[in-house]
Amino acid sequence: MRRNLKIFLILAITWILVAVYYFEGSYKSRNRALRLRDHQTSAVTPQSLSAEWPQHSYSPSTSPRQNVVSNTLLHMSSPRHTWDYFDEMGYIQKGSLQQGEDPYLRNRFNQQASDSLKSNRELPDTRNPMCRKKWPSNLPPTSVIITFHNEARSTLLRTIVSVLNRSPEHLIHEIILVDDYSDFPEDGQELAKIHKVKVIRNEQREGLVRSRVRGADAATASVLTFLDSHCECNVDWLEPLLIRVKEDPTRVVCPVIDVISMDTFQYIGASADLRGGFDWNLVFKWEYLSTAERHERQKDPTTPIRTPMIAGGLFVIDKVYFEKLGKYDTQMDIWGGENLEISFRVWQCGGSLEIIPCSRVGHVFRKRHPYTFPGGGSGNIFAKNTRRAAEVWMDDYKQYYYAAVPLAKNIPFGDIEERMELKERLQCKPFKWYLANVYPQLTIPEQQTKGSLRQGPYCMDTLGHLVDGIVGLYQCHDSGGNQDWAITKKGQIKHLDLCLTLLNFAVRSRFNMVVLKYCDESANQQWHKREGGLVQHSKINVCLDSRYVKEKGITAERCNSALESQHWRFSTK
Ligand SMILES: [Mn+2]
Repeated sequence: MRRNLKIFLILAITWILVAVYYFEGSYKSRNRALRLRDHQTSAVTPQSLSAEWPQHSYSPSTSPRQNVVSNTLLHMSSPRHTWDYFDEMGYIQKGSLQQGEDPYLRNRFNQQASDSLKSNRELPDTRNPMCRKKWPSNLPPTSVIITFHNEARSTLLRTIVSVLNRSPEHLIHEIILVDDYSDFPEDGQELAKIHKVKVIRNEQREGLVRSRVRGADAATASVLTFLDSHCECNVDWLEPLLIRVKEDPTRVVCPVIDVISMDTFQYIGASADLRGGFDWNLVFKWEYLSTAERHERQKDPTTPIRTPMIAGGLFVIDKVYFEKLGKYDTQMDIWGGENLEISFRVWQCGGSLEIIPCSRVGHVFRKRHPYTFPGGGSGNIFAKNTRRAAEVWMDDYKQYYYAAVPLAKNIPFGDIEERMELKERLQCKPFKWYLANVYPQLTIPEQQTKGSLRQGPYCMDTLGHLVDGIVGLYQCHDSGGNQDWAITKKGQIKHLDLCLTLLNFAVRSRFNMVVLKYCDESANQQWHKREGGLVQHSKINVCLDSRYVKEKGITAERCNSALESQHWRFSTK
């Protein structure tokens, strides 16, 4: 009898333990990030509620109060620490794809794949194992600023949830969503119900730069964190960034940007051996650190990487420093060029840019822009913004940009006086300093002499032809244009970015075709001047010849200094 009682007691206790564990577990497994802002619901009275959780004054218009109480079980189990949760399923469903709709149509990524994933899905920890340590927590809290235009609901929500779930609670002061005039205001508005989330909506399309400045102006924490609207923050992403800014507020820091597949939404770790750079076309690119640098980094893979350029979407900056530095150039439209501008400005005006390898944030990279560029195609707006950056920050070096992208010269870029004054006021260093100290890897293109290639009164002329076109002869007019040629040190004969190219090396008795191709490093494009005005191919014994110009354009025929049709005079007049 006694024994039965014992067994009964043991069973009963086990049952209670299991039950407690189960309820605790179901509570903990709730998505912490999705707690609603207005109610810490429970059996407590309204007075004690407001005392415990003061009503915030932010976002008055966009935060409809929620109906109290949805989960009685939670109330009973833990009356002072229960929350209402955001209805994730309902929110996503209202933006879901129509039957038969192309899942790539709206966002240029596979929305189906995104919608099918939970907002708090697990991610692989892509950091170097040396980063897996306890990070200090006495850091300045940050305002996270996320701007968006017609973002898919599931990616936007997952960005927010990953911020809230993978950051220490006290370090996220608020999340400011700036809705840049999306088609459906509810996409953003509904998210204002979530704890810590504040939503601002533009009355018209402003673009990334003005939206970010609006978000920054509304921010109340001392550190700003800019994120794209299709990101996922990984474990301990925030602390390594905040430490660097706390130590020195002139540091502007970025995480390593991992890749979220636009097709499957698989999360893929990116290399931490990269920095941001560019060529003279001023388009951002990732480049590998040198072998020596990589070798050096193996000693401590957690050390920050100085980067000449930031990708632009994700970074942390001290708020006072952001303002002192002149925020952003708000005359830049929609997208593009702003990362170039802020990168030059930070470096030239006394700050630094760093990639922090222990901080990882995933980003959905796409091949195309999903949204429209009002007021011009994406190319024109990109060129306008880039010109503004080049004109303000690059001094005479901007000539190399215009040489690489000649069409940019025709794009109006507006007034830059204010930014020039800013540069003056902050006593920023010249671009020459930036090149020498920050980006010595970017080499200056060789000096080219421009001129015309003449035969008597006639000049070599593109006749307006472009890639794969032949060139001919035309009366010299000495006003450049189609008769403008540069001869480079490598021996290229170049018109803008097109080079005179020998089509093949197998020499025929006549008609060895010469056409315009984009300049590259290939031998087909290398020529050298010979005695007597001959222009010979670098590899084989053929020379530029105008004998067959009427039928085939300028061709390359067996060199013969007796032939007038092979005599060329390069005139720089
Ligand atoms: Mn993006």
